[in-house]
Amino acid sequence: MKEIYFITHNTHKFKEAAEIAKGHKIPIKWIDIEYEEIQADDLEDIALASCKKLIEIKPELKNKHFFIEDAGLFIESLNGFPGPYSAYIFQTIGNEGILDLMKSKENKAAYFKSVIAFFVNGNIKLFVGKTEGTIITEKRGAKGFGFDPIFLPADEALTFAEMSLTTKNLYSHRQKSLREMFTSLTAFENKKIFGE
Ligand code: ITT
Repeated sequence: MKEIYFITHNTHKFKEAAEIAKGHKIPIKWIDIEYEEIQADDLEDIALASCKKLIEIKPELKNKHFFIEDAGLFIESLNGFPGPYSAYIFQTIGNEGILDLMKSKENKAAYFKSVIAFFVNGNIKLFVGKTEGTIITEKRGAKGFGFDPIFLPADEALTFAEMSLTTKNLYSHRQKSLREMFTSLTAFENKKIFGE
């Protein structure tokens, strides 16, 4: 039986994904590799390029089923910033920097987007998930990671950072792309992949 691996350097992302995977009865394994991403305007191009690059630098991955996931926060009044630059912006100006930029903005709308590139049977398939919400004016909550304390999903009372992992997994962009990926593994594909 072939395993499915999630390649990420981010523990939080792996934990969120592992819980979703368990719910779909398709356990996943973690490969912790820190890889450099290309700079591009959309997450789809970045995820695809990262997946190809990983196969190039680690040819043994060709014999595995694995996926990577690229995510970002897109703020409407900042023309989609930080978007594909989310990791760099989080490391540099962080949540406080985003809150500062948002002070003068009336429109607080934003969304998180997640793109999975899944390498399976020699092909790369993309899965996308998006969650709409707003950027609040002060950080709230200490759970989760990254921009979770400043993001309030639409129609919800709690920020992602105030939610347990299980609750975030009901609303997040990541659970949407993951569920699409897992449900796309139909009974037939499952048979083919797992050789059952
Ligand atoms: P990889 O090793 O999987 O690339 P990463 O932490 O670099 O892990 P991404 O490039 O997908 O992850 O995400 C870029 C940044 O966007 C990430 O560092 C966070 O600051 C932010 N981010 C992504 N998903 C998030 C989420 O669910 N909640 C809060 N912030 C998130």
